[in-house]
Parts: sequence; structure tokens; C-alpha cells
Amino acid sequence: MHHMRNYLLLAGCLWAGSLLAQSVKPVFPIPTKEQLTWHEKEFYLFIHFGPNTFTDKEWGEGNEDPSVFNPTALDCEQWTRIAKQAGAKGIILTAKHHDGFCLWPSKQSTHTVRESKWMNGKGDVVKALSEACKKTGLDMGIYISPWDRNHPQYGSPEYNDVYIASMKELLTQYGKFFELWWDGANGEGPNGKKQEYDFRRFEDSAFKWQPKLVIFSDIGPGIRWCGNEKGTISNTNWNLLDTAGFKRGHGGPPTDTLNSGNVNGKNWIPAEADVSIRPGWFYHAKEDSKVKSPETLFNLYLRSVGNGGNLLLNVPPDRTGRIHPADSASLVDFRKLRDAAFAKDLLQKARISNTSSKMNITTLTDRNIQTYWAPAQKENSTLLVTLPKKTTLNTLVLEEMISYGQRVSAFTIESFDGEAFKTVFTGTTIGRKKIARFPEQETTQLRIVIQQAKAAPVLRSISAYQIPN
Ligand code: FUL
Repeated sequence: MHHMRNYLLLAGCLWAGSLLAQSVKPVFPIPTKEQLTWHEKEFYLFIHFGPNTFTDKEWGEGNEDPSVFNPTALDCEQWTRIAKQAGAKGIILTAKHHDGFCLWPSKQSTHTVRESKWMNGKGDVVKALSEACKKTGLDMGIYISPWDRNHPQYGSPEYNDVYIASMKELLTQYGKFFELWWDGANGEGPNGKKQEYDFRRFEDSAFKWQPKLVIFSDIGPGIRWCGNEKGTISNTNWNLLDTAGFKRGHGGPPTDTLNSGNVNGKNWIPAEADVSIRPGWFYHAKEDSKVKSPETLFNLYLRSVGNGGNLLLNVPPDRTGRIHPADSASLVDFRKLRDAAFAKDLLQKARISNTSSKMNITTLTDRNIQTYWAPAQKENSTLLVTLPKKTTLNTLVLEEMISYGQRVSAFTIESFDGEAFKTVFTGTTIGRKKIARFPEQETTQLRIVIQQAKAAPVLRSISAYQIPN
């Protein structure tokens, strides 16, 4: 079926004289099916919730009385409702943070919701959220901290079995998760001992229970940390990473490498930008006035999703167990900013042609993510965009067909000012999505020149917008 579609497309493009007489060959490495699905998610929420919410800490020591965990009106459906309104595609929950407290009644621990006063020890936050996600049509992901400051066996080989058994409970009892989050933080346990994590076994076990899981860590295997907790990914962002010789946590790749990837990296491991809507990861009442504004969030969206990665935005519930109104207001307005910015694609009536042919290339503006345009040559392919009338615009969104690999490494956008084409944007990588912003132009023609690519570029979409400043 796919081959057929490609063949037909190929025939169409060949007729236009713009493609080699052979089908598009992938440039390796390429993403897995699960990674491709992950790329399309773009934006989802992170939920940090646990004893820290009640003790006003960021890193609990694991010796807190489990009875401190007592949300008065926990409502996971409120979280999913807000996530949906914000246009988030899923929620990742800290099922266990560094304090070791389990938000589900784990048999591997005595530091869990079962030992708390909440619902007389009968509650299960993981279950409540997984049910709410199913109801709302959101995907759920899970954060299980390997670092555990409570577990008595931490610092011994037995703890690796404990960790695997906890993972088994989570990965086999609550349905499918889209992402498993492995934090790099690794400090001392209750006995002052450090743990040698058996990540090889952790990984094999996780895939045994959920083969389609996308695993996040400093070195993947599914997704990489973007090297900071500010929510920003480098303008140059390769979905590729070399992991040989690196470890998770200390011993991970340098943060600037994580932020931009490796141009010739051997593995497809795209970047995820994790950031909190507040200064801390957990809720603190004193930060109610420090919630990031919708404009700040929009800016982070441009610098993460707009640089080809995904945005994981933390929104920590308060002591009632609900998302605070300050956070939900900001989230909903962030959605409105995105909707307004990308409501009107100014290229919908434009003609796009390769300078060497006069054919109108419709595959770039058809909003079909399966169709693409691929010129024959590797370098200096030029697309000429002719607008039906003089148009004011300041943003161009470009997308590569990443199922064939990431290729483009240098491009420019030029705008016709009535006399000549002037360069308004100089870019490097495109990847899954590049949101290129430039000073407002009033123009009838644009030119997109792909100067450099690893192989002939394969683009799936181009659109343009006038985003209010
Ligand atoms: C860090 C942790 O130490 C923080 O507490 C938080 O969970 C953040 C997302 O990752 O490494």
C-alpha cells in the first residue's frame, strides 16, 4: 500500500521533472514507528506530585511520614480536562520520585499511598489517572525514579530486582504507557550507599512488558534529554545521537551535545524539552505568583517544538490534588496563543514550484502528512512560493519527511521586496518541524533555498503565518 502510494507520487514528481528515476531511499538512522508517533505528539504535560507537595520540598529524603500525603480533593479528571483544553496530547506522572514514595500501592515498598491517610490507604493515583486519561483520550506516560531514598535495599544488587518488580507492577496493571521516563539523578540511599543500576536488565524488562514503549533518558534508547530544564532546544537539532561510551546521569553526553544532537549520530534519539510552569517541579504555594505566562510558554513552544523536538511541560497539582487556577489559566491562554498564531496558513492559495519546473507542487500544502516533495539534487534546491496577492507574514513552518531520515543542514528563506529577493532567515536543520520567525514582510513571493543536505531533501509540508507580536 505504502509502496504503491510512493510509486504514484514518484510518477507525479517524475513528470514534473524533479525527482531521480528511483524511489526515495532512507538516510539512516531513521525513527521507529513508535518514535514517529511520539514526534507527532509535540506537547504533553508532566505531573510532579507526592509527599513533596505537602512538605514543601523538591527532593524528599524518603524518611517523611507517609501520612503527610493527603490530598483533600484529588481529581485526576480535572488534570485531564485541563490537559485537553491546553491541547496537550498526554500526561506523564511521577509514579515514584526520589523519596521513593509510590503513588500506587506497590508490594515492593512500605512507603506508598497504602500507608497514607488518603482514602484510608485505599487510593491509587496511577489507576485514577490512567482511567481519566482513557476517558479523555489522552496518552499516559510514567516516571519511575531509579534513585530511591527510602528503600532499605537501595545500594545493594537486590534493589535492581526491587526496581524491576515495581516497573512490572506499573507496566502490567494500568494499560499501555507511551513513554517511560528515567531521571538521571542518582544520589545516596537511606544507608548512605549509592546504587549501581542494571539498566540493561531494566530496559529488557520494560520492553518485555511493553514492547512499544518509548524510553526517555540521557541516552534514550527512545528519546533523549535536551540537556537543560529550561524547555529550549538548539536551533540546530539533529534527531541523532551517539551513545557509545556514555551512561545515564553522571557520564552522560555533554549537555550541549544533548541540546543539538550529533550530525552523524548513529542512533535516532530525538530531544524532549522538560520544563516546569513554575520555578519548582513540585507545588509550592509561595510560587503561585511565579507561574509562567502564556507568552513565555508560547516562546518555549517555539524553541522546543519549533526546533523539531517535543515539549514536556510540568504542571504540579496543589495540596488539594487539583491543578491551581493560576496554572490552568496560563495553560488555556497558551493554547489560545497557539491557535491564533497558526489559525490561518497563508500558503493555502499559493503556487509553489521548483525553479527548474513550472509545475505547481501541491504535496507541500495539502496537509497530508503522508505526501512529500523530493527534488533530485542534494544541494541548492529552490522552491519558489508565489502568493495570490501581497501578503504580510513573519513565520514559515517547514517539515521534513523524517520517516526517510533527517537530511537538511542549511537553508535560507528569502522574501521579494519588489525589486529583489532578500534573505530574511538563515537556518540549519529542519527535522520534524522548524518554525522560522523573521521580521514582518509584505511580499508576493518567497524563496526557500536548501543549500546543504545529507542527501536530496524530502519535505512534507510548508506553511506561512503572520503571528501577532
Ligand atoms: C530532575 C529531578 O531531580 C527533579 O526533581 C525533577 O524530577 C526533574 C524532572 O528531573 O532530574
